[in-house]
Parts: sequence; structure tokens; C-alpha cells
Amino acid sequence: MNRFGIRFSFTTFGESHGKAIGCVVDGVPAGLTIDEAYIQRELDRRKPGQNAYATARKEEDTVEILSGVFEGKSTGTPIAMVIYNTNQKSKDYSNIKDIFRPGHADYTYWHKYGIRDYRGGGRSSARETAARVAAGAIAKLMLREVGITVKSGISEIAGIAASSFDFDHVLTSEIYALDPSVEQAQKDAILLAKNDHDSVGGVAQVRIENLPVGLGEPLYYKLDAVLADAMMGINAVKAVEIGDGLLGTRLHGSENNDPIRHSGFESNHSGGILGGISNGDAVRLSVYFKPTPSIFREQHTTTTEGEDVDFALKGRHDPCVAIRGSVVCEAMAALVVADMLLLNMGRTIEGVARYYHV
Ligand code: FMN
Repeated sequence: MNRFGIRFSFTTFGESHGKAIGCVVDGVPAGLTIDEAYIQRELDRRKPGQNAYATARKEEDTVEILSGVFEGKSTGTPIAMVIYNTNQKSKDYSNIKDIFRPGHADYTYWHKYGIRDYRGGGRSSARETAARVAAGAIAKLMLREVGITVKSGISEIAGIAASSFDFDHVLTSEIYALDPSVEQAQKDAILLAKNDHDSVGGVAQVRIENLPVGLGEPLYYKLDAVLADAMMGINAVKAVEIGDGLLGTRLHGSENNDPIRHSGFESNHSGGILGGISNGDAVRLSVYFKPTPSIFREQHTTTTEGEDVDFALKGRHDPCVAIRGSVVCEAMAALVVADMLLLNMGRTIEGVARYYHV
């Protein structure tokens, strides 16, 4: 399954060391201004090789639109985008040709398909997430037309947690930190792990603001369920919380409910979703990333021939994938909301009649 979404959907293709990766975005309404420079800027936020806190791999991630856009506007036909792979060093991976990297998808892909694309993990590599970011940029351009914004940032790294969230600070932070008061400690933790040939986990926050009431399709395409699916489908994500998430399970109903007034909700523990439908408040997600599996320490593993070996990996890897992963979360959230917006348009007969001017 390489396709996501119903009305506003996208399919990605390509492998990390193949010729290219890319996506086909379908269901984009005609007439949307497609700002190619904006799509590139979104990709640049995810691209590696920008500082000491990310992998040294230098992937240019230059996007090219192949179809679906004429004179800067969407035509209502599939928008295909391609990103050519330019910095693959397949020989970096030659020492793991027959070896499964602990924590990565090598073991399961090989047992499922019987084919081992050892060069960077092939399709299981998070290189594929660049294509999601390109698709997400199209979704964000559509959301912009109706005033909806999607933001992300890093709240926690190696257990060092933000106590407040400043989404503007993220824009100038090398690690997309939400809290400047813990940013240096978070950076130090990444470098400490990196110098120790190890890696660390982290938590990303996603905020979706200015959503109308009513997005989400009960019972089996609820907004929270689909957002969770979208986040859990990102490489290395191990948990997702909506609103206060787990914390709410330790509260009383009297503490956890969001009291209602005619003017709106008095709090937002729910994370802007009730019954699988947006309630008009900000949608809040916390997305939990595990530490990067590829580390440069000797570990126990086995080979495709079933031989036990101890080996230390070589190559270039992110010491903390949550940082670049947060941009992918943002893209996936935008793609979900774009889909929900289009699906919601047919919810009442009055709405359908109004559309057809009956
Ligand atoms: N894993 C690595 O081993 N090395 C990497 O350089 C790496 N970069 C990643 C970059 C991003 C943006 C993301 C989101 C993940 C990255 N990962 C990396 C994580 C692996 O792709 C992921 O752990 C692996 O596919 C196994 O899947 P799972 O952790 O979801 O079970």
C-alpha cells in the first residue's frame, strides 16, 4: 500500500538509492495556485546535511513538477512530482549487504519479500518521506486558501522536555526547538549521543489552527483515527497522543472535560476533536519518535544465511530523527485535513443543493 487519503490522496514511489523518489497527488481542486518555490522551501526544511544535529548526507532534494499544473495553477488532474537522488553512496552499505541492522526494517522486509535492497534500506528508508513533504506542501497551499494553518516543532529530546511551546522560535532553531530555555540542553544531548556513536529519541508537536467545526468522518474515518494513522505511518514513530492524551487517563472527568460556552470551549484538553469530528479548537498532536536505529556501535545481529555476527555499522545517519521527522508530521497532518475538507463538503443535502445552485 503506497497510497494515502480518499478524496485528496497521494501515492509515493521510489527507493533511497534508486534513480528518484516522488509522488502523485490526486484530487487537488483545479485553480489552486501552485507555488513551486514554497514546495521547495518545505522540502528544504526536511532535507539532511544542514548542521551538526542531522546526518551529513547531502541530499539536495530538488523537486520537479511533471504534471497537473498549467501556468502556475492546478488543472484538477494528478500532480506528479519527482525528486532525483543525487547523493547516494551505496558503498556505505556494502558491509551490511547480508546483515540485518538492529532496529531497522531490514529483517522484516527480507522475511516478507525475500529481496534485500541493502543500499540505504530501499523503500523502508525515510528518504521516502521527502515525497510526503512535497505532497503535504500542496495540501498546505490548499489549506492556506481557507485560512487553516499547520505548524510543528520539537518539544522533547532525550527526555529533556519543553515547558512552553513557541512555534515562532522553531523557525530560527537548528533543531526546530519549541522552548529556547531547554534548546541548548537538547542540542548537547544530541551531540553527546552522536560522539558516543549512539542516537536519541524525541517528541514532535503538531498544531492545526483555524479548523472549521465538522471535519472527520465517523465512524471509520474519524479525524483523530486518521491523524493517528498518518503519524504512526511515519518511520520511527512509536506513539501519538491527541490533546492531553495519556495525561487525561489520570484525571477526573471534571478536570478533563472542556466546559462549553456560547463563545466556545473554555479549555482544550480534547485536542480539538470530539466524536472523531473537529470542534473548531486547535488540533494538538504529540508524536513520539524512537532513537535512530543506525548507530555506530558493535551490536549482535544475524545474516540472511542465519549466521550470528557482531558488527558495527558505517555510514551517515541522523543522531535524532525526530527533528526532521517533525516536518513530515506537519505534512501528513496537512494531507489529512485537506482530505477531510473535501469529504466534508457532501455532508448535508443543503450543502449539495447549494453547490449545484438548486
Ligand atoms: N533510520 C536510520 O537508521 N538512519 C537514518 O538516517 C534515518 N533517518 C530518518 C529520517 C527521518 C526524517 C525519519 C522520520 C526516520 C529516519 N530513520 C532513520 C528511521 C528509520 O527509517 C526507521 O526507524 C526504520 O524504517 C524502521 O521503521 P520503524 O522504526 O518505524 O519500525
